[in-house]
Amino acid sequence: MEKTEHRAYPEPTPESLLTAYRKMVVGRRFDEQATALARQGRLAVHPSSLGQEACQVGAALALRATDWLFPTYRDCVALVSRGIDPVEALTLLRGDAHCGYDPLRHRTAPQCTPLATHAAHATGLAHGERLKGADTVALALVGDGATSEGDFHEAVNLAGVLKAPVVFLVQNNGYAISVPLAAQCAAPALAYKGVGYGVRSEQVDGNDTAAVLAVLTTAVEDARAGGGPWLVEAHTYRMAPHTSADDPSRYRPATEAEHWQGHDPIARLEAALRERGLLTDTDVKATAAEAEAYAADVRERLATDPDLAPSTLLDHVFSSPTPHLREQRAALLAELEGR
Ligand SMILES: Cc1ncc(C[n+]2csc(CCOP(=O)(O)OP(=O)(O)O)c2C)c(N)n1
Ligand SMILES: [Mg+2]
Repeated sequence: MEKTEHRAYPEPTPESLLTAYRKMVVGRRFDEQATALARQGRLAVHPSSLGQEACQVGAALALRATDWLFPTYRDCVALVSRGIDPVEALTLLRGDAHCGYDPLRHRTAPQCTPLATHAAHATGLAHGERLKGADTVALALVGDGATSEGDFHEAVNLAGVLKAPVVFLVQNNGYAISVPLAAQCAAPALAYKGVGYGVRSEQVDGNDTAAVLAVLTTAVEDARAGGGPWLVEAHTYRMAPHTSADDPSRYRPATEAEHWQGHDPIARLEAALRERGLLTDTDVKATAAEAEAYAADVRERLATDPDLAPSTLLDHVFSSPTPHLREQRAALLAELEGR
């Protein structure tokens, strides 16, 4: 067996930790606002990122603007941290379009709801970009439950074979809806799934922002330099319900969430920054005010319904519509005319 290589991960700079702090505070406030909008019926549903901000902001910050992010429904905070307009990020949940932002402009795939299907897309894109001579890296966000899907295994296996520049960030938040990790996987750690496919694998405390940034930055830059794919398992916790339509008190004890409150990634980062003299009360207040203004803008812009043309329903499914889609579109237009 090859000897395990011990890497020294670079300590993130004070500037990158402060940027992460600001994005995490703004991201959490945005996420809370989205949950409130779901309760008010302005969004159909909201799968909250609460408690997973270190992973989501870490993923966004580890990537260059030219890299690609492959998010799931859980990852709104990663989207806004990457600079996507928050209203565009919520368009899917509003039921207005499958994807409210321009994936090509933001180098961010549409949020994926079928578990792990996007992992294969990330491997394919990463490999394709390398064939074209680009130094692009793809990062796929995957849930713990999604690592039991066949698509996940095919994506990681192929990435290993092709040495594709792709990073799989498994946000192990302990649950797949109501199913705890122990009830769906017997592996000692999800990172072993990468080891089995010859993919460099690592585990990290997903609520420790500095650790997440250090590991993800190393993984992304190593993949870019030709080191092959990485699988990073981040141990975190879904502090909120699965979605705004779920009641977690039916399947997990309140004491568990209370325990994780003590490991809140934002509180931990704030305490560490204060201890190092990098953050003052004034900075904390200013960041909170920035987050409030951000949420107020989202609220205001989501208060009215856009005037949507139903005829656009089938746009952007394929770059050139298939004959079947053209037929469906014609039938839809005929029906709309007959109204
Ligand atoms: C292929 C597929 N099977 C089932 C579902 C239904 N489903 C939606 S979310 C979910 C749980 C996913 O858990 P996990 O991967 O841990 O992600 P998390 O929601 O915790 O972020 C399931 C089973 C789905 N979306 N896609
Ligand atoms: Mg999960």
